[in-house]
Amino acid sequence: MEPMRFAPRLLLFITCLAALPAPVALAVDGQGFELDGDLRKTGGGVDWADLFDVVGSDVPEPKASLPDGFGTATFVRDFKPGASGPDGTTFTQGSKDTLAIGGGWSCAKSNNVGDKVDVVNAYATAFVNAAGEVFLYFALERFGNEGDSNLGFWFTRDSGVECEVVSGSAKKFAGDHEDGDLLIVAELTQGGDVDTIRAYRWVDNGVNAPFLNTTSIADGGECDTSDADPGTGSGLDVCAIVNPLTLTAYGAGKDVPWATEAKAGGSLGFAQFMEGGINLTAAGLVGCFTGFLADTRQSPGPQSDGSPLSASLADYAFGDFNLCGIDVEKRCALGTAQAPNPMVDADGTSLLTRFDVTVTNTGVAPVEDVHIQEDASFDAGESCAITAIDGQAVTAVPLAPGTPVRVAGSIASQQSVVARVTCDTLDNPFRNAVTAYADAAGTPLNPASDQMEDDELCSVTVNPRLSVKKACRGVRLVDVSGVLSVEVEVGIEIENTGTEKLVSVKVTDDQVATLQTVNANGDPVTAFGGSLLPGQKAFFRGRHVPAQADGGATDPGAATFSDRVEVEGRGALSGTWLTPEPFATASCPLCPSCCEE
Ligand SMILES: [Ca+2]
Ligand SMILES: [Ca+2]
Ligand SMILES: [Ca+2]
Ligand SMILES: [Ca+2]
Repeated sequence: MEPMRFAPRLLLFITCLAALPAPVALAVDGQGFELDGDLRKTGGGVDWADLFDVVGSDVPEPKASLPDGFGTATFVRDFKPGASGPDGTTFTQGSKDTLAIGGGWSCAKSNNVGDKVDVVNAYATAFVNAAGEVFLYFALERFGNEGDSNLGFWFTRDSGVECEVVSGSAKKFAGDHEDGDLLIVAELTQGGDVDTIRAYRWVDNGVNAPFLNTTSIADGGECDTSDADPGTGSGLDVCAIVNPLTLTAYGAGKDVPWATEAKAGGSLGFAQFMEGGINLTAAGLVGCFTGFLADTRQSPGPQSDGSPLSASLADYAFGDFNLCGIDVEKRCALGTAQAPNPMVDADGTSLLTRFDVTVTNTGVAPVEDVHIQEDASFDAGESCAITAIDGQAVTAVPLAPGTPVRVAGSIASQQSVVARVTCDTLDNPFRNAVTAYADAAGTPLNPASDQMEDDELCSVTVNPRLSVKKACRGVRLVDVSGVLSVEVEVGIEIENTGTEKLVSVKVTDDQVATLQTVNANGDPVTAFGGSLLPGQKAFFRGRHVPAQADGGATDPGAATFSDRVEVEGRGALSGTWLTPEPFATASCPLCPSCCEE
């Protein structure tokens, strides 16, 4: 390492240390990913073996949970285990990096790919550091290591890129380059060292015919092998390194964790493995790649500087590589602070259900302009609204079905935004769905949707409740058609003691034909409409002229007159009838005070 080169930066670092808490930008090989010429963790960082699950000789799968900061990983196998061929993903002559994919690239099946250009496995991952810089790491294994070589890595944006020939003749690639596609080409010397590594940008500016800008956007060389120390790097924004020693293959305890193939007895000899990285942020190219293609060249190109850009391409391995993405999850809000959820609305006829909608940036690039859309279809009177963002209450923002509403300006890699959505609906439980939208690098991402599962729903048990009281209001003598008779007056009070509105409420008295609706003071009011909100009361008065006293009693001191009131009604929310029907009986003595001694 050249000490003078770092002196100004070190000085600046020391000068600004107190004022600059943010991490200082480091080289691509100073990030803690081990660009050290092997596959396993051998220092303090993360290496390829930490990113993939390996089961027997299956193609390795990215781990469900990648190490901190790693947003995506892809592994492409480009050989048939135990067979010498064929390879259905090789370029046919004439395919070049400088040509458009559509119309310029074609693929064919090859039974005999040349050893040094035969890609065996290729893999890539993406990482974002604490300062938000995005890095791509890439690697390939090849069958042989003879002579000088050029190894290339395309990161493409068009999700439609593909080509494979299972049988028959060559065919054209589907898909094409988009502006900002990235090509990294490493030139290895005959001795296997990384001579140069350069990154190039595909340009589609809408003015010129799309082209590969052959002026590189980043230049580098060999990575610093002391990379296990996350603070040490070569200072390069793009670098690569080959394996200096034979990597034994394959399986647990071997240098190569997964199935590989190599000329030298199944182990990867010197320079049959190469790994590299690029600081995408420094290159100004953070965007939403969807594909990763590792390729090889038959010979360096004819350009005087030895640039391999016009060389014919040989073998390739292509896989999905989604640098940007979002996920969305909707479920009932949990926790005792939310209990009960749902709760019955004050109107007693609908439920307020609180949901948490979590939008997560699953990629490594920031996502922007994040919206969520309510996918339920509402009945009249039903609605949902955003009532809080990340736990902070907000003025309710209505969520009209099918209309995206913004919930965040941006979400950093691997971070989430939680929107609290409160819905006022008639359903118990209310099951609905959500779709989330976001942009990355100015381009819309594929939306993410979530339909609620059974265990993400919440419901509440609602039963109608009503209390009824009845009291004697008096007994008096009246003239009924010239006959002296006893008239009994009773008062009735009913109260909705449940949490839901009661409808179809009907009060009947077995002695009183028509009950008079009154207020709490006993003054007549408009006739009862048959419904009661939670906590609401209704009062009635009624008079009747009994034909005889209870039990046919004739002693005035013992004579009482009873009547019974019954109430029927139904819960507006539950639809359940009051059962058994609440009732009360009043027993009015003929002379309540006459007989007290
Ligand atoms: Ca490594
Ligand atoms: Ca290592
Ligand atoms: Ca291939
Ligand atoms: Ca191959």
